[in-house]
Amino acid sequence: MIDILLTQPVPEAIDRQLLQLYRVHRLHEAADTAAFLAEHGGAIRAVVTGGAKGLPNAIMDRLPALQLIAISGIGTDAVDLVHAAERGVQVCTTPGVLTDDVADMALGLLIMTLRDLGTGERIVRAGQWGQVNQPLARRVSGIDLGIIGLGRVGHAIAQRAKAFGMSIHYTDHKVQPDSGYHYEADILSLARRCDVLVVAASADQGEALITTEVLQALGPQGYLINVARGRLVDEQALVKALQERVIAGAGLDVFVDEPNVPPALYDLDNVVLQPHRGSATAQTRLAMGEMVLENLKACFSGDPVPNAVQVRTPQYL
Ligand code: 8YV
Repeated sequence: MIDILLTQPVPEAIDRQLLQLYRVHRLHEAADTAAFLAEHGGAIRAVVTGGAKGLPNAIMDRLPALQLIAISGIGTDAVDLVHAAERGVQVCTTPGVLTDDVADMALGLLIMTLRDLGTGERIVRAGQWGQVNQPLARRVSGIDLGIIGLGRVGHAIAQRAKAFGMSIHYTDHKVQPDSGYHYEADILSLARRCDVLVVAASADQGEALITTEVLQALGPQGYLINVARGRLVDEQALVKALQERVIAGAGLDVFVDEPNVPPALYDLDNVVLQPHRGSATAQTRLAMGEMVLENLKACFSGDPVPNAVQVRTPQYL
């Protein structure tokens, strides 16, 4: 049997299939990572991991027989693709199946943030309806929406936004004239022009796109939504901008150092926080798991891995 390593749990139905086909090792259950890798590392031929979790080089280097890193997710930013390629290790993802869920999360966060649904819910639960004066919210329909990264997720967000009568603007590494959406060459001009910025870009380049300057350009009536990666935002600058009302609010599904969230955010009522749940539906996680199974099967049958990623290909979500 081929040995594989899981770095996090997978849906039960996928787990069952993995157990039938492979000898499964679970890094996330190991009390002592170093001892675990010393014992099993030599046999591991594939790693199944998440987009956010990836695989640090320090662990990759303890797996001499590794052939495949199967990401159950779309982000490749937590895997050193060059290092993997140099080692002859293939990397694959699960494109397409999580697009709708992540776009749904973006719209959910957008509506929750602008309409201040969290505050309303807290007031009702606390039995304070009629006693506390909740300020009027921001209208959602008809806003100017700025999408950063018009990839699969960006397009799915735009499609939903159209149903809300929003005007859609975007920036991307390439102009997409066929989209019919309004292109801005840079994030700063997008921020100046839009009511809401949604971050839907990949984080492969690593640098923060949302800086103090961008937040200032978004302005006191503007909102930020992030469903991509925490590190695409200068998190400290964002905390300050929310505290000082440089922007009106933010809806965040992702953070720089998950699961750690800057504690200052807990006290702010102009931010909605989610624990990286963009693709976390039973249906989608199952579909992602099935793609992982297909990728593993191809790899160990000597067939081309269907969702292998290429090194240094700029990708948007
Ligand atoms: C998941 C993600 O949270 O696709 C990604 O890159 O970050 C998310 O969909 C993650 O991959 C779950 O394993």
